Amino acid sequence: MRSSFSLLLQRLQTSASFLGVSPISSSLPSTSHRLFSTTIGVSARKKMPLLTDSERTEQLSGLKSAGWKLVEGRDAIQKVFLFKDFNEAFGFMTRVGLKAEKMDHHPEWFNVYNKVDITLSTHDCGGLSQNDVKLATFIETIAKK
Ligand code: HBI
Repeated sequence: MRSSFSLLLQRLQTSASFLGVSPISSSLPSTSHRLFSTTIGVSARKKMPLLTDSERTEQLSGLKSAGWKLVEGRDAIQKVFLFKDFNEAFGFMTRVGLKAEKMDHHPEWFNVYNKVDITLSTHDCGGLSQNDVKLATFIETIAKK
C-alpha cells in the first residue's frame, strides 16, 4: 500500500512533466520540499534565515545605540536621517540605493526634502535577517560622511 504522500508525489511529477518541468535528478538530497526545477534551470533562491535571539542581542545593540528603533508590530528596524538639504539627502539615497542593488536587498524608505525615513526588514523571511544588519551598518558608515 503506497503512502498518500508518494501517490501525491507521483501525481505532481506526472502533472509537472505535462507542464514542462522535470523532477530534480535523484543525485540531489531527497528532501520533500525540493520537488521540481523548471526546465530553464531556475534554482530555488536561498532563503535568508531570521536573526537568532543571540544575534539580535549582539548585533542590534550597536544599531540601537546609533538611533535605530524596533518597529512596533513588525520585525523591522527604522531610523530617520536629516541632511543639510535635498541635494545631500538624495546623494545619500543614491549611495544606499546602489548598495541595495548590489546586495539584492532593498530598504523601505520615504524622503521629503532633507529627511530620509528608512525601515529595514527582509520580506523573504518576514523579519530581520543578516542582510538588514549589513545594510544598516553600511548606511551608518555613509551617513557620517
Ligand atoms: N529586499 N528588504 C528586502 N527583502 C527581500 O526579501 C528582498 C529585497 N530585495 C530583493 C529581493 N528580496 C529579491 O531577491 C526577491 O526575493 C524579491
